[in-house]
Amino acid sequence: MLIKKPSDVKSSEITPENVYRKRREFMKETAALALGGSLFGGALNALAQNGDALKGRAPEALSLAAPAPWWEQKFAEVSPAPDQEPYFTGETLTPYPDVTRYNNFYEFGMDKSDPSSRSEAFQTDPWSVEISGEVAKPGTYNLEDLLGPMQLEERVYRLRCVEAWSMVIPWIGFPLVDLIKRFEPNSKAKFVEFETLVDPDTMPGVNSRFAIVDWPYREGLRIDEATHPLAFIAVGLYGSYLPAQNGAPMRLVVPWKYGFKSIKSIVRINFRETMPNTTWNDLQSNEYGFYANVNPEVHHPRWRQDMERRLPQTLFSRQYIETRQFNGYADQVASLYSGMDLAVHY
Ligand SMILES: Nc1nc2c(c(=O)[nH]1)N[C@H]1C(S)=C(S)[C@@H](COP(=O)(O)O)O[C@H]1N2
Ligand SMILES: [Mo]
Repeated sequence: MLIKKPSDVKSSEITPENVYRKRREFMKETAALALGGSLFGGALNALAQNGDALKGRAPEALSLAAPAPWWEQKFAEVSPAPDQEPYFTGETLTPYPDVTRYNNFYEFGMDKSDPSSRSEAFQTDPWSVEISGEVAKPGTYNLEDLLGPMQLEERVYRLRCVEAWSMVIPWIGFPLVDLIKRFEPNSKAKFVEFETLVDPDTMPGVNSRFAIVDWPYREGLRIDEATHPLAFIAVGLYGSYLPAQNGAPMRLVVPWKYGFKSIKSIVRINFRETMPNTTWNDLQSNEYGFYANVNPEVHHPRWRQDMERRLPQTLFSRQYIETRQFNGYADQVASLYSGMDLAVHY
């Protein structure tokens, strides 16, 4: 096993992603010269072999232990992101430390550092997801049954938080539609509702007296949004498994909507005829709508939405960039909302 525990990884081995990419290109050339990699012998683990072609792979990510043994095989078969939009963006990837230490996951606390620093007790094995409502195949599925048949792929997406910061993240997962199809929704399934785990023993934010959320965290999509090819279920990032703070073992990623739609650590998917209640809409409906499409023309009542801070900010650059309609995915998704007044349905 080449996978190391975090304590075994020296900081000198943790290379910045851009340096890493260069080294990977070099290794690719060398491997080609050596005709199929005999240069490396057979000792590399599956993640390392496969990671050679991925767009994003961080050495720190490779130190994560697999949630269960069967995950290793799944991650050996990830297809790399293609070279063009919308499944890949040429923008600089947000480095792994920022993606995994600057998080919103209120079940672990309200500070950006809480999800990474207070999630060490969180468990993803065993894990099951309840599928209910307007489907032919409801039931409680364990993770292996749920993920086993899925072909994993890499997608590099922009993530735009409603708080006006953004990242570029190399996810690993599969299109949500591929999962939905397997449950055979009927014609009454007009909306899909998602719920996050609530476990006070391992999620210290849940019983906090500062908690503002009425748990479980809930989100929802219209069925045409949920079955759009860009809607994604992530089970990994940067070439490896999803850390707790990013929504392990499986979370939604809806790249054209504000980040709060991308619900983490899902335990229930319910198909229904009516629009579900959603966490942020319930908390403050004049500030957070059900649709929550990224829209530089519709401002939050307390701040503007036409600019964003692309993380990480540095001492030398505050990294302000313009926010794009539908977060840059308008060509793919604008037609879902034709005829709707987006200032009303924010
Ligand atoms: N269950 C749950 N899911 C959640 C949240 C949360 O607090 N709880 N925060 C959301 C918000 S506001 C954002 S911006 C994204 C952040 O995802 P990331 O930490 O992986 O970048 O997760 C979303 N999903
Ligand atoms: Mo967010």
